[in-house]
Amino acid sequence: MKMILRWFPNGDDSVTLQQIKQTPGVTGVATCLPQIPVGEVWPLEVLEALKKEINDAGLEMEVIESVNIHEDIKKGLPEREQYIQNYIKTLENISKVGVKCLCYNFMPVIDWARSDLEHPLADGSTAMAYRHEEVIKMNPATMADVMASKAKGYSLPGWEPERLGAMAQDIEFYKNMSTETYWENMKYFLDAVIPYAEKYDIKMAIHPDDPPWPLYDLPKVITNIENVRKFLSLNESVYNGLTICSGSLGSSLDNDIPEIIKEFSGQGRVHFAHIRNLKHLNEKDFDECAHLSQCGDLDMFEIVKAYHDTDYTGYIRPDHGRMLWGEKARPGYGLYDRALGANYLLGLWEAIGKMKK
Ligand code: DNO
Repeated sequence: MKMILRWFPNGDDSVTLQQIKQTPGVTGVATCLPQIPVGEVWPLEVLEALKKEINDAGLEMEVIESVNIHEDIKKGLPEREQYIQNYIKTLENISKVGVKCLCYNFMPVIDWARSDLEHPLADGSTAMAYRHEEVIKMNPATMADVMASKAKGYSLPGWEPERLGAMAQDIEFYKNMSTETYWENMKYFLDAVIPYAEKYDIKMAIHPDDPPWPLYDLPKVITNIENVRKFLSLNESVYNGLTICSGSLGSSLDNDIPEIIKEFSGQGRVHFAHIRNLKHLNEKDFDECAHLSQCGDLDMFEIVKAYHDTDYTGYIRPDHGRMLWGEKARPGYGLYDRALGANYLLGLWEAIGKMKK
């Protein structure tokens, strides 16, 4: 297992590589190039410069999160052929700079959704929160405005400006598409790309839908254990794998996260773990919270143990943290709470390992 932290380049992060390097046990970063428009090839020279910057700080760049998938691939339009070729070229380029794992998602139109990015918690810290009725009442464009206004000037992953322009039309488009067709478009993408992931030795790790239930009549696919089984069966290669995000899947109280980890990590199909906790107010409303088990609904000991018991050798990163100690950072991606999370998870990992001896 390798513990990493997410980091955004080009001055688009309040957290420095040096701070990440000083976080005990963290050996690398998951990073991205948000300035490259979705669908375009990631240039090798830009990747080489990024790798040098990260390696010079004493950290590894083995994980990319994310190379986003152009909407025309998800829609199954003829233009997908060119975008798939570009994706494959990007795979080749990221392999040349030593990337081993690629996190991506196949969510239509919007990546993740929250009603508030600065929800005050009882201890005076703030966290991201989701209130289902509020999200349903907002249209996605309003949600984008609300999110942008609270992003403190940082880009929000998955809410890239070029996506926002076409949002309303895209939502209309999907109203006429069955979920089965959406699955077929996903299989088409996987069958085209996975042979190259094998060739370039890059483990593809799909991120679950967040939240894992339908919004604005959009198809949702990576939502529960049955659908994850279906996804993995679309293409049986071990390179067609998962990012298990405890918070995204854990937003649904029906999902048993340790069981999900045991099944798929046991099959060697999990390549990346996003670990965070959340506290439900009811079935579909929740606040994000500190990683510690006692702060939320998820049992972090059982989650880490499920990875340990299945001899997990992939990457782990603490996911969204709260904003605390006066920090000003991209919502979910400050330093303090994620550093606490990383060391809590590393502590569990060490204890579970030693108890087995
Ligand atoms: C949000 C993240 C997502 C994630 C993508 C992966 O904070 O968890 O934006 O990176 O869904 O493609």
